[in-house]
Amino acid sequence: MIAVILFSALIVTESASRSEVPVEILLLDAHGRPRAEALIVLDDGELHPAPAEARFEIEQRGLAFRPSLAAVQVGAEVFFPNRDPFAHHIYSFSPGMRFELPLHRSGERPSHRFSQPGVAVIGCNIHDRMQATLVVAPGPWFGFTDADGRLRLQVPPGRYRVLGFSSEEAALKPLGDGIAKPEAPSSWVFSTEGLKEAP
Ligand SMILES: [Cu+2]
Repeated sequence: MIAVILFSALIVTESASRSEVPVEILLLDAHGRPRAEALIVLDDGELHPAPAEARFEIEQRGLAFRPSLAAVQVGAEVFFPNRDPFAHHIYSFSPGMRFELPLHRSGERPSHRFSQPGVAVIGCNIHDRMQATLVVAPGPWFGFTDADGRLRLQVPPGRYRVLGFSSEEAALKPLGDGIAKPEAPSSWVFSTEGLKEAP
């Protein structure tokens, strides 16, 4: 939920650009049913870093990361407040995404800036069962599908690779391409085939 809120805030900023056009993506599963709460990322092949003040938060509370799946724009600073009464020690060994936030006590709020796109599987060195996944998108065009399997975005005209997050593989998998045309709203339909269902 927090991820969606941040995303909306970024879009408001980006919408200042007059050249953006509305795109609606519909994601269906292998049986043609709408797929809700799927993370979709659009990639035009270039990096579009977030403004330096872009912030996001993944809290540690009740021996869990919240949210456990989140997405941010590349360049965003992610804070990890510890709201448990004991210490945590955060790390990721994911290729290209390695980082570590050593032992931090209750009430501390360490952060890390993610300057490369990719998928970071995040754990705690002390509590094995704590796990989160952070998807760092190459630009501001990403979000979760709603209950009807739809995601609406404002994007500059152009060609995009459409990627869906597979929780089973902890990776972004290509769903196909879409072209946003300047003269009219674009509507793209993709299937999750190839995307594994969440466990
Ligand atoms: Cu911990």
